[in-house]
Amino acid sequence: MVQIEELEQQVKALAEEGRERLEQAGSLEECEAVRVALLGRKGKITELFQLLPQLPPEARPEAGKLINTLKDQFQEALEQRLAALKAETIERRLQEEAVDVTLPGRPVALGRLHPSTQVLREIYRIFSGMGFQVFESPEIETDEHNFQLLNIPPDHPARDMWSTFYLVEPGLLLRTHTSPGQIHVMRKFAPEPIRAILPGKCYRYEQVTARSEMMFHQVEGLAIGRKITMADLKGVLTEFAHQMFGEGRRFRFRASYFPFTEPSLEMDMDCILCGGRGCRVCKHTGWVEILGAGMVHPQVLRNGGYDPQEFTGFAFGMGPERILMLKYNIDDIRLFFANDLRFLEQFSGGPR
Ligand code: FA5
Repeated sequence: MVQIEELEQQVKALAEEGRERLEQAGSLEECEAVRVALLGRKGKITELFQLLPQLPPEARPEAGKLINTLKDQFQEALEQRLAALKAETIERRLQEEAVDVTLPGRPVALGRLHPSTQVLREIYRIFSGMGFQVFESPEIETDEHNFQLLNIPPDHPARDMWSTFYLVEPGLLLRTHTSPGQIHVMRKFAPEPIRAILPGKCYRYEQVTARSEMMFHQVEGLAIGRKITMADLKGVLTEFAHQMFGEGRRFRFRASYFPFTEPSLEMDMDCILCGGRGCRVCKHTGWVEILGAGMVHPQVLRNGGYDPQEFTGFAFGMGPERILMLKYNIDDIRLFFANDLRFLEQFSGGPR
C-alpha cells in the first residue's frame, strides 16, 4: 500500500524537478527531452498514475487530482519555455543577420571588349581613315563562293590548305577565309568602284597549335577601280602597318601564291622579339608574316561582275589574332578563346 502523503512528496519533488529542468533547457530539442522524461510513455509523471491502484480507494480521487494538476502545470510550463526559446531564436537571428545599410556597396565588375574586338575596331579605324567601308558576309558559305569562284575548283591542290567543316546539307561549309566576301561585295556594287573591308570569323579543320586555331578572325580588304595598281596595294598596307605597329618597324613584301590573286604577295614585319636578329619565333629569319595579298585575278573580277579590261583591284587578308600576338608578344593563340579571365583582363586599355 502507498500512502497519500508519500504520493504528495513525489508530486512535489517532480514539480520541482520539472521546473528546474525546463529552466536549464537551452533549445527546443532539450525541451523535448525533458517532456519525454516526464510525460513520455515511461515518463516520471506518467508512472505516477500507475501508483493509483496501490492507494487506499478513498484516497484515489484526491491523488488523481494531484497528479493531473502536476501534469497540467508541467505542460503549461513547457509551453511557456518553448515560446520563450522561439522568441529568443528569432531575436538572435534578427541581430545576427541584420543588414548594415551604412556599409559601402560592393563594386560591380564591368565587362570589357574582348582583345580580338579591340584590335578589330583598331583595324576598322585605320582603314576607314583611308576610305574603306566595313561589310559583313556570311560565315556559312557555299563551296562555290568559298572555293570555285576564287579559282579553286573541286580537285585543286590549294584545297589542302583550307580544309574545313562541312554542313550536312551538301555544298555548304564554314568559310575558311573571308575571301568569299570579295564575290559578295563585287556582285553587290559592280560596276561601281569599291573600297571595303570584310571582317569575321573563319574556320579550318586543322591541327590546333600555338599559332593556329580552328576558329579565328580575318579581315579581308578589297579595292576595285579603273587604275588601281600594285603600288596602291603596297601604299595602303604600309600605311596600315605603320599605324598598327608604329613607325619604327620594318616591313617587306615577298612573292607568294594564292589562286585568286595574280601576282600574289605576303607582307612580313621584322620580328618584334629579336628585332630582326633571328630567334625561335621568327624561325631565325628575322621576319614574321602578317598577311597575304595580291592583285585580284582577272577571272575573279569577271566572277564578281567586273570587266578586267577596264577594272583592276587589290585584295588582302589578315589575321587579327596573329596581329595581337605580334603586338603584345603573346606566344599562344589558344589563349584568345580559352576564356581565362587572367589573360583577358590584361587587355584593359580598350573601351568597356
Ligand atoms: C588566306 O586565307 C587568304 N584568303 C588571304 C588573302 C586574301 C590572300 C586576299 C590574297 C588576297 P592564309 O591562309 O595565309 O590566306 O590566311 C591569312 C591570315 O589568316 C594568316 O596570315 C593568318 O594571320 C590568319 N590565319 C590563317 N590560319 C589561321 C589559323 N589557323 N589560326 C589563326 N590565324 C590564322
